[in-house]
Amino acid sequence: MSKPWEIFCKVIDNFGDAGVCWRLARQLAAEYGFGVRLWIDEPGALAPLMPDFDREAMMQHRAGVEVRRWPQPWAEVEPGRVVIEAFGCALPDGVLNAMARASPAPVWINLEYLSAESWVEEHHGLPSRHPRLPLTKHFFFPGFTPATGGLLRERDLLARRDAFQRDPAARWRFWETLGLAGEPVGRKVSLFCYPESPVLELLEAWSAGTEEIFCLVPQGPVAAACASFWGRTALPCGAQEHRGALTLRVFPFLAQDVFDTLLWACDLNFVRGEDSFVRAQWAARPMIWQPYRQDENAHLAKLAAFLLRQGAYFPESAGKALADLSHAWSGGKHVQDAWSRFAAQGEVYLPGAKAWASHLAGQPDLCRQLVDFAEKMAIMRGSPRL
Ligand code: TRH
Repeated sequence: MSKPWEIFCKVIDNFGDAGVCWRLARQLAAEYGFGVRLWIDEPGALAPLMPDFDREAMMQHRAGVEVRRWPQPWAEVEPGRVVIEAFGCALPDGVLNAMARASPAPVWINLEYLSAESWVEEHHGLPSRHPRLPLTKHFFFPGFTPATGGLLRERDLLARRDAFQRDPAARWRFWETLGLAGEPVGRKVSLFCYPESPVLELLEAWSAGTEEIFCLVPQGPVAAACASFWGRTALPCGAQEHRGALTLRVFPFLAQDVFDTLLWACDLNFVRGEDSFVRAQWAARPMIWQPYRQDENAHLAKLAAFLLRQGAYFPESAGKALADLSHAWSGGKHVQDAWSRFAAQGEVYLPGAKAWASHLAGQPDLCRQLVDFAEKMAIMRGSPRL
């Protein structure tokens, strides 16, 4: 059997690093039949994303992927044919030395964070020589244009989404699995955000509005941030609260694929970070993205770059209202006012979100591009095909 692909992942915080690596690992195994080893320093970050995951195990097999706790210190392991260093997580010296000894040396790729900024195109695919060892890594940037590495998208994703969105019975069943008696009334909004977001302002705008809003928040810090709106310190899983035009429901943290379904089922999705951001675009539903906060407000430049690209798919005034709400949400100011202007635009966002998703679907997905890229690198160094 040919050597596996290795993915190295360090969990900085939250779920995004683990979430992206897990999706990629699963897709490489399922769609390309590669052996895949995912080394992760905090396997516990994967536990909420998949049922029955053993957070203590040093090694386990899930969805065709060998999931390994990244040992500290590193144990000697023969490196695979392709080594993916996710998000510049810094490979252990033991891995690098073993890679340098291997013949041919593995293809080494640094999978970067997603950004819509234009500089990404110039940096995608660039090489970087190791200062000491005879190794070269290449930077692989996800992105929104043909000159980037694209976005993660499984082969059958859009067909599954379309089938679900067309089928009222499937939607009904889905809501029942969340413990609801069928499809909720009103505008269904999922709210996945950073706990420091101006949630209370948003909830105030919704409860004081004329349109019924059914808001779904995941259990944990987001639900806790909403609790004080009802004078409570916490909202447990399954809690349902009302005020004015707003109903808020706390849902259990869902397995990753079920979370996708929630995004497909809602009319509007508030998402964050990287992975839920991408999945909300594939949901082809209007969304408000909250980028992960960075020093010197670098995240706001990322937000602006994305809004500029996606905004071309909405009428001008609607694109502006969406951009204003997105900036208000990430900047923590004027959220109520921005929500009123966004809501006043009516139904224009759905066709725009669909057109944006179709446009993105015209590009090869990230996994396909990564495999092609690795193959090209392997051939260039005289290795047999992957
Ligand atoms: O959790 P995030 O904020 O993740 C990150 C990290 O903060 C990371 O350090 C940063 O670098 C990166 O963002 C940009 O947001 P994200 O990326 O959306 O990841 C959340 C994951 O959780 C995603 O895979 C979807 C999943 N999820 C579920 O599977 N079920 C759920 O119920 C929910 C709410 C999320």
